[in-house]
Amino acid sequence: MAWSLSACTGGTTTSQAPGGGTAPAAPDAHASNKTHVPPGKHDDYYGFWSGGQSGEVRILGVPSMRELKRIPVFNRDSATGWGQTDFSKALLKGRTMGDTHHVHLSYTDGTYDGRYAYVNDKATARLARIRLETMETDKIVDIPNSQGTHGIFPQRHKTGLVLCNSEFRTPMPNDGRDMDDPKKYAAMHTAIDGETMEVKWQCMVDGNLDLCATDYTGDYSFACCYNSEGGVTLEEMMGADQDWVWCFNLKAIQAAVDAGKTMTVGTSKAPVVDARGGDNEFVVRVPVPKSPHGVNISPDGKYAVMCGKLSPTVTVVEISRLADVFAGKIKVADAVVAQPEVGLGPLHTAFDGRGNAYTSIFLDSVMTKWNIDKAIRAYKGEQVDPIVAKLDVHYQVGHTNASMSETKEADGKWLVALCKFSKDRFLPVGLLHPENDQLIDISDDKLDLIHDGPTAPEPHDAVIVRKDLIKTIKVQDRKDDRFKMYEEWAAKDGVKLMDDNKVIRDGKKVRVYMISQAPKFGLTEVRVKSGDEVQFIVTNRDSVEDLAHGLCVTQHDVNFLINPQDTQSATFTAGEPGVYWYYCTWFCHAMHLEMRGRLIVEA
Ligand code: CUK
Ligand code: CUA
Repeated sequence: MAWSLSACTGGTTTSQAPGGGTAPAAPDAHASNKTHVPPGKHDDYYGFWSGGQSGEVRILGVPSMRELKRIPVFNRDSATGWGQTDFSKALLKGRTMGDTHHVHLSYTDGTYDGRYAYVNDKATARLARIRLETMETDKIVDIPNSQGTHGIFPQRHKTGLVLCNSEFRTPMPNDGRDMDDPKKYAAMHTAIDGETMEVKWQCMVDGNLDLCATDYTGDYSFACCYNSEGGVTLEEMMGADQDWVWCFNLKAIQAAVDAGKTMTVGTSKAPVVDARGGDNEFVVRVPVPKSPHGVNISPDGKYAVMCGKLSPTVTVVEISRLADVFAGKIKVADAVVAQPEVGLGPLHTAFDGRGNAYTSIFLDSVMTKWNIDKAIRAYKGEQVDPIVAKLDVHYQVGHTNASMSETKEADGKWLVALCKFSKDRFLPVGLLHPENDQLIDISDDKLDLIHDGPTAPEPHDAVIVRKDLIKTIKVQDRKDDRFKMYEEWAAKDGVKLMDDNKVIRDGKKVRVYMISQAPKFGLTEVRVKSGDEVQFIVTNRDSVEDLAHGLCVTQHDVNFLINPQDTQSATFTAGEPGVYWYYCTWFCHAMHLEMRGRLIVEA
């Protein structure tokens, strides 16, 4: 098949020449009413958006599409001091960027349990966790023997493992051996404990691993392989007409780990199960045309749906057949029960809980709604068209998701199309345009485009979560592990964090324990020597919801947020002799401007 793969030339259903294109009519007044959440009213859903190469996670209200929060994860954030506070620095280990693609929440019994969100970093092979009660990052783990950690998915029967895919194959270990022999490269499907965030095991395969999904029972996980060729150039990676989806048998892998039938690779101590050369007891490869990308599981837990990317088809695997595949009773290809044609460049699929699937079609710039049952009947030879409807989106849609789509409680109300290009849809803002997260009403038979949501580059994925499943706290409960760290420091220095203002000198190190309480810092003067290593450890004694303070030390590149009942700290080197004001950066009180003090740096 020949068509242009370029994002900007490939559309077939929508005119999209920047400036000269015919943008479809604006949504009508009736439609936009549906997204209108009146002043003072809340949205029905939280949307968790990955922030792509911004390295962060964003929270939107759905359906208003109002951005509510940005959670710094792998990035440096000036407002909160993430990447500068001692705790975040320890998590980030000096790195300042990340590339988040997939954010998923922890599950119990097939739906969200409101405890954690997990997000990948493709840039440095890491998995981060956000504690949902505080909506703050609390753990980051490095994934060994991995590059390009891309698809991740938590198990859905309980808060168990989080499965993480290496998209890039590398030598194993990657220590200078086999560099010019790509045939020996391999990739890891890594299991991380969602509670402890420890690497439990890795399963090594010889093809690449793109998107990831888990079933609803804890038996299997899935990973699309778009480069079964093992190529290292674009042409090589596109060679084969057929690639596959990996289906990992998690119980068989766990049994091998328990029995010690494992190896280690490189300096990592994580047990590695060698599943290269699959099909074997650990993994089978169900054929999928061609360079498949997304894999999604239907909310009834029955089907895995793989998007062809370079094939206009999606491939449907009936998960209950995998037991017979692993037992050698049926051929791997017999796990496939449908393969409807959905359009050029299918990438990802969402579900409405009523038996319909919605696949994002990148090259065509459309969303295709299709019926799973009809697709299965058509595959058996019945004359039935599984395509229900198509909707033009603007433009080049990547990910898509629907309200509660990744749970057994998929409710089929809202669909988002995360479009990679907005072209002429918004006021021009220079060379780089915003992307366009379009909101679509799927509550009845037609697909109703009702809102354009410009977003900063570049969200890859989003999940839409019923608001009653998320319960945040109003003031810090000091339950996170990081409080142990502050308490240990304070105990050594004989300081009570909530009560004391004290400067401890320890050679060239100066620890400044300080309270904040609107509109005052506990110390209005701190004396240090030029070149001292100064650590400010600030505890916010205010216990009123949202009464935050910030500590900025002028001319020293230091600023961080301290939420009510929280402690935060940062360490820096005192500069040239002189007076440097430190001040509060969050508007906390009528006398907020007066909430400041002097760092007096002596020669
Ligand atoms: S990938 Cu970005 S459009 Cu990372 Cu989920 Cu498909
Ligand atoms: Cu404290 Cu402003």
